[in-house]
Amino acid sequence: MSEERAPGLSTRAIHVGESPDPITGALAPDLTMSTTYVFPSAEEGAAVFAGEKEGFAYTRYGNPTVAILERKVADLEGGEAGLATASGMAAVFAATLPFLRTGDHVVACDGVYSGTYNLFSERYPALGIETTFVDGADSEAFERALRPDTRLIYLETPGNPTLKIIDIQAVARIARRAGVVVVADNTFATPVFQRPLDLGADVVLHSATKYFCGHGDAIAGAVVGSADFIKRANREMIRIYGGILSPFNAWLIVRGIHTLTLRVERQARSAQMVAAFLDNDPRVEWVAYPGLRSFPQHELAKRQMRGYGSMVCFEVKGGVEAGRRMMNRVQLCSLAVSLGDVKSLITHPASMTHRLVPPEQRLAAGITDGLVRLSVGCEDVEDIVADLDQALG
Ligand code: LCS
Repeated sequence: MSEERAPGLSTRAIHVGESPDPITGALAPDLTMSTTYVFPSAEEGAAVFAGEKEGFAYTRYGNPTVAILERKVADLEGGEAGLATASGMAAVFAATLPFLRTGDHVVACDGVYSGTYNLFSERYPALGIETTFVDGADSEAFERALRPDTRLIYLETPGNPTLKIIDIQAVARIARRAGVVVVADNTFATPVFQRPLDLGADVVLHSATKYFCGHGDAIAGAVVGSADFIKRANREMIRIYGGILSPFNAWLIVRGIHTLTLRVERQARSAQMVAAFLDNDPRVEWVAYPGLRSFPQHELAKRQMRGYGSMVCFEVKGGVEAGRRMMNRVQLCSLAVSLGDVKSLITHPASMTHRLVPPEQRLAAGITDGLVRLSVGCEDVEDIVADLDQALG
């Protein structure tokens, strides 16, 4: 045998957490829908409850199919343990609330997903937790916003929808000096292109609804961090608040992850071509894609990421109205929110996903009213480009 060599990411995405069923030999993971589990004896039941013995007791506490997903995502992100949640928003909540108490302060980047913005700007203040939003492109802005009561720095990079890139290493250094934890939403990049824990983040989270699922048929979330943190988050956020992932959705996400690298690499290659097409088209005012040399943070993206992802933002000449006309004319692309699907999805953040972010906050974060967001799918890239070309009129 050759020297021990760590298997690559595609191999791990397919195999980690799985093994053939010891009784039937079934190769595909089992879907266990059972809510409860029979103990061989009262003593063993007590030992499982006391945490002295590995085992399942009740699906809100843990489930074999959900556990496959948790092990897989933890491995892909390079963390000790993973936690599956009912949605990406439940993951944002589960990754942050265990660190926070009334009177605490958070520093978050601007230009985050609107649900996340609403959690930090509305719900947490109602619990006495205050958040300062800073320009994520300026690492030192995080340091300037720190206060003695700051407990957590929250990052989303690339950001939704502006694709703003945050220098995770630089921010993690600032956080470490101040004794503050860093939580990063890695939904847009996926672990194929970026691993925040390797760059110094403490906890990473996902809307698994997006690239992990890949097929637009399951809402889910995932959190990865140290074994201690995940144990605590499981106890507080899952056992007590109850936001568990259905085993069926976990099974769908596991199936999606098997083809994660294939899909995202193809999507990123296509996105680079779509971005180049839009960039050279006189009907387009501007294009933002981290893989374009004209992208303001292209060099940082190149250093921090192994690929630039498949989200492209642009504005059609003629502003909001021209953008609307274009979105109404697409035929192959679907006019729909969400992202990371095998199908190309086009959307208008200012009136759809980010409608509830106040207009002045939207503009400050770079979400202009004319911004069109495209999630490049797995179709033949020539067909995606031809559709955009006809839709531009
Ligand atoms: N984090 C990011 C970066 C997201 O884009 C989303 C959803 C979430 C968290 C929340 O995940 P969910 O609960 O939906 O699984 N983003 C959406 C979007 O841009 N359009 O529709 C949903």
